[in-house]
Parts: sequence; structure tokens; C-alpha cells
Amino acid sequence: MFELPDLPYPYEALEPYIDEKTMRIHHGKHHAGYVKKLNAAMEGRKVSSEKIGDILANLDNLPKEIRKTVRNNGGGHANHSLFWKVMSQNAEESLESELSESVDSAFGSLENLKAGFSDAASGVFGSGWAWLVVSGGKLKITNTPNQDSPYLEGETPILGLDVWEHAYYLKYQNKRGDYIKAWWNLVDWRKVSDNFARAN
Ligand code: MN3
Repeated sequence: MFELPDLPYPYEALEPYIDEKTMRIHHGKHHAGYVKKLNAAMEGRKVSSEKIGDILANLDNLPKEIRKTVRNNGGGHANHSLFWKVMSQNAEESLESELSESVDSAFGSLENLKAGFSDAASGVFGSGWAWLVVSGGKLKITNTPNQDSPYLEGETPILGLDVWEHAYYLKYQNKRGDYIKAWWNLVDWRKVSDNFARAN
């Protein structure tokens, strides 16, 4: 069934922007919890060859009684799996040319993208996520409540930011804006470029 992916770096690697304790709880408890509940809901179903993104994009194919559980916990699994991968302690602001051109075309500049994305993250009321997605072949900034995944809407996320309080509260308390600002230091645009290439 679904498995908790290892982090691609040690728990302390994202210091000082995201602290070790937050990462341990976030990955080892929160993400692990989503995987456990997803597996419990999907038990006995033949899904081993399916990707979680495909399952979320076709949620209506599932029995009605497990849709909400899969939406929440499958979303949680998909969202966090992407989130860990787009961060790095050696983050470089090096966009591959195709992504760079699409960013300029959609937003005018990388700075504009960051500003719009930060607004989307700040604007989440309560718990949720900010996203850069590929939608109908184009880049788009969006946000979702709870653990809703862009896959639910047929969009492919290539960059995501968790703005649930569990993602930042130990270090930043109520200052979500400081967390968002700090997080840009961790975004690995080479990974985002890879995600973009795969989404097209
Ligand atoms: Mn989270």
C-alpha cells in the first residue's frame, strides 16, 4: 500500500528556516498519520499500481463512503510528498529554461510569481496550502483548504507550501508571514523545474 517516503535530507537540514523538531513531528507524526489512515480506508482495494494523484483526480471512482477519508488523507499524503521534495538545504534559484519562460509568460517575472504565491499562502483562512500548478498547460497560482489537493481539480501541483499551523507554529507562532518569507530560501527550483517538465 502507500508508504511514508523518507525525507531527502536529515531532519535538521532545513535549519534555521524550518526547525528540526517541527520537521520530526511534521514528517514522523502528521504525514505518517495521513498514510496510515489512507491505507486503512483503501484496505482490500487493488490500487498498488495507481499513483495517489491519479486516485485523487478520479475520486468519484471510489465508493462514496471512503471518498472523504481519501480526499483528506490521500491529499495529505500527496501534498506532503511534494512539499518535502521541493525543499533543499542547497536550494538554488536556477530555473530551467522552459519553466523560466513559462513563469515570465504567466507572471511577468519570478518576483511576481513569488509575490502572488505569498499572497495566496497568506490568504488561506485556517489550514491549507498554496500552490503553483499546471492547469490546462499553463502555470497558475492557487490555494486549497484543509488537505485538498490540486489533483482534485485536474491540476498538477509543481510547488506547494503547507500553511497549517503544525508546519510552523513551534518556531514562528502566529507569524505566518515570517514563515512564508523564510521558506523561499528553501525552494529548490531545479526540483520545481523537474516537476514542471513531468507535468507537461
Ligand atoms: Mn502538514
